[in-house]
Amino acid sequence: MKVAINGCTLEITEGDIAAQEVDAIVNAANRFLAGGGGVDGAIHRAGGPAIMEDTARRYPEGCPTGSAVIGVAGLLAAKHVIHAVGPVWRGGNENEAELLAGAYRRALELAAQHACRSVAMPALSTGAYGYPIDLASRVAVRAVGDFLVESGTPELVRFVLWGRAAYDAFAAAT
Ligand code: AR6
Repeated sequence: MKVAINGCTLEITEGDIAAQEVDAIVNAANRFLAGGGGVDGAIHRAGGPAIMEDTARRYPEGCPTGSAVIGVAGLLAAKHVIHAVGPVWRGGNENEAELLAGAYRRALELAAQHACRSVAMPALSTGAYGYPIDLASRVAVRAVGDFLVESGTPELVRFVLWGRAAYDAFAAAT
């Protein structure tokens, strides 16, 4: 599914984020940039050790929750990996929505600064971090939509969802 926003395209698709042929792939990282399972595991497995060597050297203090940092993409078919740190879901009263929106916004700012024309993003925080997909999808789509309205870049933002339920939640939110 695709929608046009301010001359840009917002796309929703089902698939593996690590296999996307785009300028930047967004990782669902933790604040230590220490690697892990889910999206993080898939990206490091497919991209090789260069990705973590680069972040360990450039960002030894990690990345705060609600923000993002940019690094190399190793063997992936992308120019950059943007490591975004979403919040752990704690019931909804711990600023989770703002932190989640902040992680998406910062990821897109970095993509714009590095002249990325296409960006693939996962459903941050909706796996190990437990953010309910129906709530997270609304925050994600709004954060990305607002950014595209304000900045008119990147040309393509593709949400890459794992499984039909996640796809349906994002499609309903778009
Ligand atoms: N492509 C696209 N989406 C995927 C893939 C994939 N290959 N694999 C899983 N998903 P998660 P989080 C979906 O756990 O909740 C890691 O250990 C998954 O179904 O990857 O932000 C990190 O190191 C879910 O909908 O990220 C952190 O410690 C979504 O991607 C922590 O988990 C996000 O799930 C971050 O947790």
